Amino acid sequence: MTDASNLIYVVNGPNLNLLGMREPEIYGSATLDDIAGMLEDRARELGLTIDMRQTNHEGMLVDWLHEAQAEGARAVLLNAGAYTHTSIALLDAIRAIRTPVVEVHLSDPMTREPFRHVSYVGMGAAMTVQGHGAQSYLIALDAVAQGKI
Ligand code: CA2
Repeated sequence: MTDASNLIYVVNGPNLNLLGMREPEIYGSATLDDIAGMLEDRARELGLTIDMRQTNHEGMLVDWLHEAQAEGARAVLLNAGAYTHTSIALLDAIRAIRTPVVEVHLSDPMTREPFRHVSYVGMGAAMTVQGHGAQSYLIALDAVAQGKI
């Protein structure tokens, strides 16, 4: 049986299912499955369990944040994709749950187009890790394991 206190939700938003197939100069060449494998390897070393998901639908992201709390997850690593920059619903969901959320991005949105400079997710997140490609997810996982959030 899974100990929920060691359970980490890794929630990915729109278009991230296409990772590794286009724009490798921005997002790297790893696919989401590659990232899931890296996270599972690291999680095993850390005694954590990863539940990795992806959806293109905003409401599903909200539902999964609620679910993370209901399941007693220790934390959520959230790459909300472009909803990061638009979704007050996601901000409200992050604020509505007690489960800490780490905002994760492959790229560094602050060095990109001005419309990516606002992060509603970041307004509620306990921590943000961005600009390290696939490593951003591992840095975020390590931060949770080290009790930094
Ligand atoms: O850098 C990140 O992780 C982002 O969350 C990625 C989002 C972008 O809207 C955010 O500003 C930053 C985009 C994900 C789209 O992924 C693609 C993958 C392959 C080809 C095209 C897009």
